[in-house]
Amino acid sequence: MSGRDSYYITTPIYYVNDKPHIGHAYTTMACDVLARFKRLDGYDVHFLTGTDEHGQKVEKSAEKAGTDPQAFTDKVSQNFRDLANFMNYSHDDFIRTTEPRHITAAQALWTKLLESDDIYLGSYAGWYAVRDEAFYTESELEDGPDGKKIATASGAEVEWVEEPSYFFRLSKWEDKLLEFYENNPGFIKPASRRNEVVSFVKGGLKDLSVSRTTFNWGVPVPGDDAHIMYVWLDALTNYLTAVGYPNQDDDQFRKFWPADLHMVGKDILRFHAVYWPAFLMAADIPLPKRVFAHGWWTNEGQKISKSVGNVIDPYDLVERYGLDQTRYFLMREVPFGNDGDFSHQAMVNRMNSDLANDLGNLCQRSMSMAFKNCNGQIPTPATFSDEDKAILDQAASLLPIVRAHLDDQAFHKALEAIWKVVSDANKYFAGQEPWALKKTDPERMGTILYVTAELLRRVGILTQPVMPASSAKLLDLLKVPAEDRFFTAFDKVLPSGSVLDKPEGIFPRFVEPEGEGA
Ligand code: ME8
Repeated sequence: MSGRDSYYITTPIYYVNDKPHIGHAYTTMACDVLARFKRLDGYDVHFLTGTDEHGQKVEKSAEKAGTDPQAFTDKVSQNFRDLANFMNYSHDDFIRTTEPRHITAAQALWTKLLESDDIYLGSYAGWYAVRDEAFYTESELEDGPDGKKIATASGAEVEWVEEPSYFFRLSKWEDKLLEFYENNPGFIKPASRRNEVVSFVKGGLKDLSVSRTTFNWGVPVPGDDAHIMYVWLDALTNYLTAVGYPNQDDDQFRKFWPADLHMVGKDILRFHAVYWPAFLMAADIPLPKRVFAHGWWTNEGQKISKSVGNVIDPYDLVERYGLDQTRYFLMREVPFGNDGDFSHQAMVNRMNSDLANDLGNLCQRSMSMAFKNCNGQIPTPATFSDEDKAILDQAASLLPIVRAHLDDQAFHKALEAIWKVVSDANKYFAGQEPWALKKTDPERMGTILYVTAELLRRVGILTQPVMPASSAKLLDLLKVPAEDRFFTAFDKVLPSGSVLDKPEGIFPRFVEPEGEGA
């Protein structure tokens, strides 16, 4: 085992009832950016994603597809794995809840909860929404458009369920949860979501039904074959499975548990911030350090839904705009935590303005000038002027700023800070007019081009987590060796004299195809 600090980050495990869409891509992307950042910052990272394969919703989807659930989940889970590779995610593990390692872990957690008297047998009579795989009380429902009852929060249709069921003594953990939130203000982020959770818990917690008997697609309850585990108890356990649970002496467990961050969408915060910590407390397992609930994407102002036919396919986005452009847009456009609207125009603006113009042009102009006028090498600087020093210092101060923003999951602020330097670097470059010095003062021209290249080096190092391939091209252009792309090398300066290749554009402009309006 290495002595490096560890960082364990997880995505939700996605239901295999459907094709992956932009929302799934978004959550995993945010985790990928953090995982990459932490690796560059010297951490030993464990980045987990995967698929949630049990439950009534998946069983029904398999039925609809005319396949047995296992064959169905094998196929759909593979779609999520393919997407993760296509999006260049750097996950260390992809977990499936149908794997034997997970079934062992889920049953071990169950047994532990039974032994601690946190689970008892009773019977459930109440409302259930298959789409949310969630139980609802009467007060959480309203009448839907066709007279059927729906859950107010999600709009999912509910059905009346009456069956024998095991219960988890959630009510017992109410005070302990409130005390935990109080003592750990950073546990639920953003703060507005934390307040929602605290008021929900203060409103009183009922014991939670944690087993079902009316269908079979799930983890069998140990010692009682008539029951299968409630899919959320099964699913949440994946975060433990992946680090070796039930073996708490496992190296992975000791190194990575408790998780640093469970990233989730706001729809599933209650499961992660109320049920999950209660299960863990009951099982005497340390609690994760943070649950971050991000916002919801809409498409050109409309809720994304299959029935409306406006589901955004991540493959289409990447094909149209490019992978790193899509990654940049999604991380930059919307304050992380808020809801966001996807629009073609907003995407094109970011792509052309921030990437092609601000960063791309600066890079292309300055490096072409160095290639042509400085013997095809990174120039050797003479004495730095005050302007040179000011902009160099500004770029040098970026790392702790970006680190602090990312530790708050404020991706947009981290990118804003980097682009402030890009924008000031453009002003510097335009103000210094190196092109006018070619004949009159080539030494000064070389210094300006060197300073610009050094600014680009800092920017390129910091954009790696968001735009891995484009940043690699940028750093290749500057001849920064692979080992100097980690943050430990952030304060090394760019060596002069490296022989340059003819610069190729890194960030293409989006041009509207003929006949298509913006
Ligand atoms: O809830 N905007 O799985 P799921 C942003 N299996 N994010 C979105 C989104 C949108 N429009 N739509 C989906 C489950 N997401 C459970 C999780 S974890 C132990 C079990 C993202 O397939 C967002 O992260 O319904 C949301 O929380 C998740 O997909 C729900 O995925």
